[in-house]
Amino acid sequence: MGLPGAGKTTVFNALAQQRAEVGSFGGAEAHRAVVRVPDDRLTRLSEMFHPRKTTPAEVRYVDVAGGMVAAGGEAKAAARIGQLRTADELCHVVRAFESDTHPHPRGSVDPRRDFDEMMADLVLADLSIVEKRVDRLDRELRMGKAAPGNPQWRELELLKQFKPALEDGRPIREFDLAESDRRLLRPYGFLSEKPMLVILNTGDDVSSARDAEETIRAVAGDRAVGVTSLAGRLEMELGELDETERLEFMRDLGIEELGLGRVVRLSYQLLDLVSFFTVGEDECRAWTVGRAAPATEAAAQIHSDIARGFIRAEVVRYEDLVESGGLVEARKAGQLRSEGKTYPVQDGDVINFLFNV
Ligand SMILES: Nc1nc2c(ncn2[C@@H]2O[C@H](COP(=O)(O)OP(=O)(O)OP(=O)(O)O)[C@@H](O)[C@H]2O)c(=O)[nH]1
Ligand SMILES: [Mg+2]
Repeated sequence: MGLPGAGKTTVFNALAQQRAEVGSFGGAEAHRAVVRVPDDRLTRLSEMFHPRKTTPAEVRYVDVAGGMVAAGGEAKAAARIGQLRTADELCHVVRAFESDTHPHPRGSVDPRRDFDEMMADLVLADLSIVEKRVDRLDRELRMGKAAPGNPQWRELELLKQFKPALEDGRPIREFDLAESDRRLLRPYGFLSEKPMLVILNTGDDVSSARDAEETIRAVAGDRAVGVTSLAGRLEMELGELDETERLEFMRDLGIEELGLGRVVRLSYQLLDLVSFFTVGEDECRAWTVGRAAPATEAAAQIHSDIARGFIRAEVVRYEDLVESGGLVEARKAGQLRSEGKTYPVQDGDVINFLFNV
């Protein structure tokens, strides 16, 4: 998401290696792509186990039409807000490149201004929902529609706290919400509550946006906002080359890694996600789960039966497995631990679930 012409589609193409048409200002259709999460650890495991299939984790990116959330009439706004509401994280593309052929619609390139404008817009979108809902809920509850102890009372209390903050231009993510409150509010999909990764779309030199990065980091000043820079157009063009050519260009330009790797890592951090792996002759696969989620939740990612019939999990750290050279060796070395249902899954765990259905 981001302002018109910020380079959203360009960045989307760069991340997802797609060829969606750029520069078509304001097309209403969202572009979608499923992107394989690059992870050297999975590659290494695959070399160890020679599985028939190697399956990376996936991220779904959606490139929504440009502009302020509420712009372009009610129907357009509703569609755009709908697309954003279901997202786990917002990637906010902010223009940091200069271009004579495509001048900035505001006449100057000013990442801080654009960032503030979009944030204010998200806050407004939430405020209009909160206002409507507070009035209705208030009326309903006073008419005795909910018994004491009904979670709707808590809902109303929270919305009433949000209202003055939103009116003040402050995002909902500034509230330190308990997990139970978060769950209660989830159906709203408040935009200013979502973790946000700001992607400064730079010209060919990514380091040109270092100052802007710092400024935005300082104003965002919040752990649910991450900031990075990406040379959108350059990376999109690199994505169109074949592998050998691409590596050659990257070496010449001194680029060690494409932006996708960095963006995904930052997103995992923001969302507090970790990767765990399953290995075998059949398939080596990377999975995604919340940090320190219990082993049964990780099992449920694979199949609900595995969670239901969970007996135990055999767990070895990725580094230990690689160092020992295989599961048999890891077991001999005492690195294969036996863990129960509540074991908190760590990043890089290689897990074999034992279950009974
Ligand atoms: N010079 C330069 N131009 C860029 C860069 N990124 C995007 N552009 C150009 O800016 C124009 C708009 O890019 P898009 O990716 O279509 O921007 P957008 O945010 O998707 O635009 P809308 O969807 O219409 O809001 C295109 O002509 C791009 O080629 C960049 O890093 N450098
Ligand atoms: Mg676009």
